Amino acid sequence: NTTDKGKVNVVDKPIVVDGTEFDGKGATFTASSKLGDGSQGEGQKPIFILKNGATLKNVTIGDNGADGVHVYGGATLKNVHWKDVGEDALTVKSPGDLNVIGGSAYQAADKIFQVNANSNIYIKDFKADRFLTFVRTNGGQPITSNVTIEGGQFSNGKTLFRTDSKTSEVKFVGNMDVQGVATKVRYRDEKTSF
Ligand code: DGU
Ligand code: CA
Ligand code: CA
Ligand code: CA
Ligand code: CA
Repeated sequence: NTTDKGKVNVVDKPIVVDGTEFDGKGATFTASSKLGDGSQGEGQKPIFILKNGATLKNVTIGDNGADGVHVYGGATLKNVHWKDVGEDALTVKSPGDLNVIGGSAYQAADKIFQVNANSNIYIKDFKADRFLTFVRTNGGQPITSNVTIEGGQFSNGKTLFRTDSKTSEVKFVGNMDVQGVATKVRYRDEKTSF
């Protein structure tokens, strides 16, 4: 039996994956109220903490998303889905490379990917629906992040990439399917709309 689809795990302490691989086999992981309520309140805890190149795959984050996934020292996500993003979906907490292959995120009242540290970020074939900002470097901070977004489907959002930093940028590669998204990039002094 290689699938745990339909299984729901209620998480009341962040699951730490340090340098290894965690395969959820399609199971859902949802935050208990001990981690937060999935609102826009800051200071909620994550469901997963990924460290030092860890891999997270075949996981659905359930409808209390709390503070989602925190990444320290880089990580790879494959086929990770957020049913209802909480405060945000994933935060880069310390420098490293982040690769996100496939997966999806729905219902982000604010941001999906929150970038709080220098990083190279590659997001391929991701689907996002109902969000304000798909990728955002931390407000007002001089973060150096190089973001590549390849392919994917983006709908009913406000902005794909936003930074206040002079040393962060995004590249779009391949064919993206974009519907109902107002702004492609918003840099400090320039805004490019669709
Ligand atoms: O500005 O640092 O939104 O990681 C205030 C905070 C804010 C962060 C960020 C996050 O930028 O909390 O969720
Ligand atoms: Ca927020
Ligand atoms: Ca926040
Ligand atoms: Ca939400
Ligand atoms: Ca957050």
